[in-house]
Amino acid sequence: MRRLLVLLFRTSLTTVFITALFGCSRIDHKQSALDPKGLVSQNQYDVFMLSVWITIFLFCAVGGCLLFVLWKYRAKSKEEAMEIPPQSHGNSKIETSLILVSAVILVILAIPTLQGVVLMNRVPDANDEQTLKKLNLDRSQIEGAITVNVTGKRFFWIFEYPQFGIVTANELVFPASKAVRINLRTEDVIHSFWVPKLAGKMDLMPGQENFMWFIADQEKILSGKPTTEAMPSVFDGKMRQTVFAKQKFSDEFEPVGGLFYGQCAEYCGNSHAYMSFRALAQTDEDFDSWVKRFQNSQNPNLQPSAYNPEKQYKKGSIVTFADKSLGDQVQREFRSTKKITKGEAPNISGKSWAKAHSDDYEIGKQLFSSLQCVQCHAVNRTGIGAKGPNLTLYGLRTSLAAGWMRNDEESLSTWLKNSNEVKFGNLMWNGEGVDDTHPLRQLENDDEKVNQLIAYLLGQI
Ligand code: HEC
Ligand SMILES: [Cu+2]
Repeated sequence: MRRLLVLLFRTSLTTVFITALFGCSRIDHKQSALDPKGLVSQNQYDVFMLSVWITIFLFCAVGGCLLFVLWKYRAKSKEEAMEIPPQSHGNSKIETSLILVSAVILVILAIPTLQGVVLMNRVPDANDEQTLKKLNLDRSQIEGAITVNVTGKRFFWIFEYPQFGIVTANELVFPASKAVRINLRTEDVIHSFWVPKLAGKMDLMPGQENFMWFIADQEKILSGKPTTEAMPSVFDGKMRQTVFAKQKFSDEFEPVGGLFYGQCAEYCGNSHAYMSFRALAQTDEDFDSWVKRFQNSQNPNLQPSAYNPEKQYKKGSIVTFADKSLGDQVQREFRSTKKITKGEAPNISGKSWAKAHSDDYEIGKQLFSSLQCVQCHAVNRTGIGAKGPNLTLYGLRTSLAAGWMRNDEESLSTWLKNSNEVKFGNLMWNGEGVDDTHPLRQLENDDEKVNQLIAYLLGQI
C-alpha cells in the first residue's frame, strides 16, 4: 500500500513538472490574455494582476510565519524533544484581526472588479468628460464607435454591421482608433465571444442579447512599426498577403500587430474547439475602403445585369451574357473596353468586350449554384438567415472554416473534398438535408470541379 502511494505521488509530481514545462509558453502567445492590446483587456489584466500580487503577498506572509515558527521552536536537544510544550487554545485578538484583514483584502479586490464589470458592459457616454479623461479616451473615439451584431452558430460567426448595411463572417474588420460595440446573439446553443488581447469573455445566450465593447490600443498595435506593416489593409488583399508571407498556420505568435485571434469559449458541440475567428484592426481610411467595397458588392442595384441590346454602355461597364463555349448554362461577365453602341453584343473574338474573369471562375460560379452551395451560402447581404457563412469578397479573407485553416488553394481543396475530416461534426458536411447523395459530397474525387469552385471563391476580391 505504502509503495503504491509513493509511486502515485512520484508520477503525479512528474506529470505536474512536465505539464508546467511544456504548458508554459511566451506570454505574447496568439490567444494570451496576459498580453493586453486594448483598454478593456488592460483593465481586466490589471484586476487579475492585483489579485496575483495579493495572493503572492499572502503566500509569503503565511509561509514565512510557518517557516519562522518551525525554525524558532524546533527541538534543540533530545530532552527538549521529549517535553510536552505548554498547551493553549485560541487567541481572540489574532483571530479577529485575521478576519478583519481578510475582509479588507476582499474589499480591495471587489472595488476594481465591480468597476471592471461596469466598464466592460457598455461604451462610456461621450458626454461624460470625467470618465473619458480617466480612461484617457478622446471624444471622437467614442462618438465614431461602430456597432457589430455578432451571431454565434455551430460552428462559426456572423458579423453584421447595421450602420453600413453589410454582413460578413468569421473575420471582424474594425477601425483601430474607434470603440467597437458588440451585440451578442446566438441562433442555436450557448457560445462565448472571446478575443483575449482585446476583451473578453461574454456568453451568447439563446433568447437574450448580451453586450460588450472593446477599443484597441493603436500604439501597442504599431509598436514602432510602420502602419502598412503592422496594420496592412484588408480591402485590397494586403492583409492576406502579409499574413501568409510572415506566418505558418501553426505559428504561436502574431506576425502582424493588427491581427487578433478569437475563440468560442463555451462548449457548443463537436467542432467547438475549431470555432475560432479573427479580428482585423484597420486605419480609419482602410476601414472606410473596406466598408465601401462590401457595400458595393452587397448592393443588389450594383450587380451586373444581363446585356441589353437597346442600351448604350460606357467604357468599363460589366454585363452578363451567355458564353456557349463554357456550356449551355454559363452567363459570363464581360467588361466593355470602349464605349458600346446599341446592339453590339458581347463577343469574345471582338475587341469591344473582354472577359471579366477567367473561364474557371465563371464555371465555378455556375457550379456554386448547380451544386447547391447557394442553399446555405449567401454572397449578398443576407445575414443570419443563411445556414452557412456569408461568402461575399471571400478572396480577401485570411482564414477558412471559422479561423481554423489558412484560406488558400490547398486548404480550400481539402475543405471542399471532405470538410468533415478537417472539422469533425461541422454543419456543412453534416447539416440538415445533407446526405451522401448531396452534390457537395461528390466532390471528393472531382479535382476539376473543386479547382473551379476555388477559382470562383478566391476570385471574389
Ligand atoms: C448544408 C449547408 C451547406 C452547403 C450545401 C454548403 N455549405 Fe459551405 N458551409 C456550411 C457551413 C455550416 C459552414 C461553416 C462550417 C464551419 O466552419 O463550422 C460552411 C463553410 C464553408 C466555407 C468556409 C467559410 C468560412 O467563412 O470560413 C466555404 C469556403 C464553403 N463552405 C464553401 C461551400 C461550397 C463551395 C459549397 C458547395 C459545393 C458549400 N459550401 C455547400 C454550410 C453549407
Ligand atoms: Cu462554441
